[in-house]
Formats: sequence, structure tokens, C-alpha cells
Amino acid sequence: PAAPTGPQRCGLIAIVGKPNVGKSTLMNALVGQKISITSRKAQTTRHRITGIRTQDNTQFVFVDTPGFQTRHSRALNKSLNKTVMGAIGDVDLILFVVEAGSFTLADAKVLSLFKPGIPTLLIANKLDTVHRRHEIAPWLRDMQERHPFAEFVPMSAKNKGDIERLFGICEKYLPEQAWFYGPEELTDRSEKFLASETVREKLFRFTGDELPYTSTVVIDKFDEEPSKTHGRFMRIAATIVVERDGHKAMVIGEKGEKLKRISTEARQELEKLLDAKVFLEVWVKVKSGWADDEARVKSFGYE
Ligand code: GDP
Ligand code: K
Ligand code: MG
Repeated sequence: PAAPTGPQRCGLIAIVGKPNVGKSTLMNALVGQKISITSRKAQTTRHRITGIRTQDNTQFVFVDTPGFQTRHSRALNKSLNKTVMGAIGDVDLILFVVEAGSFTLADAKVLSLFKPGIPTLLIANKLDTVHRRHEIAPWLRDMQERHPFAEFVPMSAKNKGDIERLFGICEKYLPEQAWFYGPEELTDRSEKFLASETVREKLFRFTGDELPYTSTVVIDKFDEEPSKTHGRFMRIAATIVVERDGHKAMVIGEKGEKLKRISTEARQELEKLLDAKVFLEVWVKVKSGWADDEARVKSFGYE
């Protein structure tokens, strides 16, 4: 490609919405690599995660957020909400994600948090799942009444053409300024953090709906060791923390089958992500009530 000409453009774009609307899927598609874990479960994303894409003159810095929690009582939920509010305070553009054709009380609650003045796009996601397409136009008119959205983008995060079109739309809202990151950088998160998130994603995926969301993953060891046969060798130890003995049994599974599957899939994905040979050990520990305990929530890395 020809070298870019003209001034650099760069800005922050927050991806916000209630749980499970496809925020992390969108972010990964925009960045072109899996940075943020996804699953069918609410509360998969627990941190503010930055994904970077540099294209021609423009650097897009996307900020994926946890879905805003409407149940305030637990310390974990309070911490997640603080993360969302922090992320939308100081951005150039907000992508407010909903499921196309739907607007629930939970969506309205998220929308009510937005400060006026920051341009906001309505991302009507999962359009591929909408059978009655003719109902989308009246629904969009209804959405226009609810908030002064800058633009409406009916799309599917799983459609490449839609993703490319979204870049063109976002670009207009980014100011002329020097890039914040190098052109090759994809995220501001460490490899160690991505390792804990990868284990957590497999945990969420392979435990079906029976395991409550109050489990977390702590990385106890993340060491690079010299290797004669492989370019890079990583020794990683992770602990899955759950709230009850019964949950521990669920994670381990019959004859340890489930835990084995979680660690095998996590290792395979980490080998790709870290471009290394990986030795991964995964343990399970019970710490009752950790999600209600503010100090514990902090000690496990939540803001
Ligand atoms: P988040 O909680 O908002 O971050 O949502 P996720 O990105 O984790 O996605 C929740 C679920 O919706 C996952 O099962 C995704 O595969 C699915 N999903 C996301 N975007 C789309 C889409 O455009 N179309 C369809 N059919 N499914 C999607
Ligand atoms: K999710
Ligand atoms: Mg998410």
C-alpha cells in the first residue's frame, strides 16, 4: 500500500451497552484479532479493554466495557459499573450497542447514563437474526425520538462488509492528532492479562449455564523459560476461584474431564496468541463470598 499522506487522526471510541448485545464480538472484529473474550453469558467482560486498529492515517482506539449491571448490590457489580462510567467519560465517540429491533428497560438504563455532547452512534447489532426486516425502519424512527443519535447503523458484528463500513463512519468523528500507540499495537493489555481472560473464557464456555458468574481466574505463574527446541516457551499456572464446593465439582467434572477440556483449549489458544509453546496448569480453589467482598474483588484485579 502507498504510504499515508496528510495529518494523523486518532481518537477513543467506547463500545457500550447492556450484557450480551455483542460488544466484545464487535471489538474483536474491528481490531481483527481476538482481544476481548466473548460467550453467551452476561458478565463475560469484566474489565475495560482497549483494542487498537491503525489504518492509513487513522488510529482507532476502541474501548470495550463490561455490560452495565442493573443489580447493584454485589461489590463485583459496583466495580463493573464504575469501569463502564470511567470509559465513557472522556471519549470522542460512543457506539451504543443494542439488538436490532429491540429496546428494553436495561438498554434505557445504559442510555440514561450518557452525558450530552459526545457523538453517539446507535449500533443495531445482530441484524442477521432479524426475520422481519420491514419492522426495522419504524423501530429506528422510534429510536430517533429517544436520543439525539448522530447516526444509525443496522449491522451484524459477524459480517465483514458491515465492519468495514463502520470504520468509514467512525473515522469522521476522530480528531486530527498524533497516534497514541505504535501502528502495530493491538491492545494495551499485558500478555498475562490475556492469559487469565483466555482461561476464563473457556471456563464460561464449558460449564454451560450451571456455573454462576461469580467465578474468576488468577494467574499464579507466567514465566518465559529458555528452550532449545521452541522459539519461546511459557510456563503458566492459573487458579479458577469459585464460591462453593459444589461449583468446584462442576468445574472439575467427572474424572476431571471438564477441567482437562478447559485447560487444553486454553493452552491451544494461548499458544497462538503468545506465539509460543505453552505449558499450562489449571487449579480450582474455593473462596466463599469473594464477589461480595470489596477488598477481595480488588485483590483479584478489578478496578
Ligand atoms: P457482550 O456481552 O455485549 O460483549 O456480547 P458478546 O460479544 O460476548 O456476544 C454475546 C453473544 O452474541 C455471543 O454468543 C456472540 O457470538 C453473539 N453475537 C454477537 N454479535 C452477533 C451478531 O452480529 N449476530 C449474531 N447472530 N450473533 C452475535
Ligand atoms: K457476553
Ligand atoms: Mg463483552
